[in-house]
Amino acid sequence: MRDPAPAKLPPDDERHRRAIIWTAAGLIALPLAALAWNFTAAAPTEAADKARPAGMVWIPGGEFTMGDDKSDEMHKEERPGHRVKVGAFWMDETEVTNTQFARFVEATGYVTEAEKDLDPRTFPNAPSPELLKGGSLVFKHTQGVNPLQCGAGDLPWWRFTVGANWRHPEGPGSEIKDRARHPVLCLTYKDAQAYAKWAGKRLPTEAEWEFAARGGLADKKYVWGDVERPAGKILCNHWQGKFPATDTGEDGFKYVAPVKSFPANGYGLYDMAGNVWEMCDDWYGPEWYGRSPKDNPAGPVIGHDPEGTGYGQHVIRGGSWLCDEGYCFRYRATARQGLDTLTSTNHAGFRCVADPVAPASK
Ligand SMILES: [Ca+2]
Repeated sequence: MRDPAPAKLPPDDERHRRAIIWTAAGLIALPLAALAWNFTAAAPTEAADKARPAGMVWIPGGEFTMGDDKSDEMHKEERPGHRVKVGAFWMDETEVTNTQFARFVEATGYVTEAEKDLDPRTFPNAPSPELLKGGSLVFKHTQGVNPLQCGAGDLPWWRFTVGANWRHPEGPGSEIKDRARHPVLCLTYKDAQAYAKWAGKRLPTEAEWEFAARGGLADKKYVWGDVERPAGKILCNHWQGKFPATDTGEDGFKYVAPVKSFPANGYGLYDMAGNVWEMCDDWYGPEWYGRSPKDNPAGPVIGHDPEGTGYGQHVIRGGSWLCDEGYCFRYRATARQGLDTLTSTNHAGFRCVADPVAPASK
């Protein structure tokens, strides 16, 4: 853990907390039999529930195998599988939504990176002045492309779109007024950090993220088990069809889905696979797993920088609505990738964690 316990919880969390305390106080007055039932049924989580921040679930911490020795050559950054131990923490049960982010902006007047132009004096080598205007990378369906033949720096389905930002995720003309429960998009790592700090929380480390995503299952390919479609059911929002041309939307969504559209994992976390990539606190290193320490690893000291921007990449996890089975295939539990620190896109978001306060004193 790099940050101390959260300095404060948002007001609604405080209210929720008080409500739980009053509820707990009310339980004391119940008949003994009812009280005994309550303790028997809920004993393992009782202490945690008393301090439960609104919208967060308790992740108990423990030791697990992170990564996968058997990852194929296209996903070799997931090797080697290695033992890692993380402490306990709280985690947002969903990705941060447009409603939640709007509350932050309203309270602070925060302006996101994608809403601001970059200073040409800071970026004298920018390939075009257009790239210095406020905007985000936006996915465009693209015909006639074999993604397997595209180099990492030449992905024609991404277009830098001036005016694309969290309020207009597909650019000017697009709106979020009917997307209150959709994950917020088009943010940079700095934006996510700013929100987390305001909320009295922090971004998860990559190790915390993977531990939580596995939901108590060990060494499974997906966050729900080893079978991709148990009983034929698709269990996360990803891409079906020919990428990047046609998404059939067999899972019910051809775009980002509202949070909680698919079942939660074993810890009660929603959308830990697919929907949007989730930013982690760590710098990204494709070979980091070969030298990661065992206890609470927090990533390398400098980020991978394949584009030579000088700013490096941070880790994103979980895959997104754009991950298909044949090309990206990163809605698996071990999948990982880097996102340039200055880049915002309409397939990446985040969720926060908070360090324990009350459960540690049980
Ligand atoms: Ca989908």
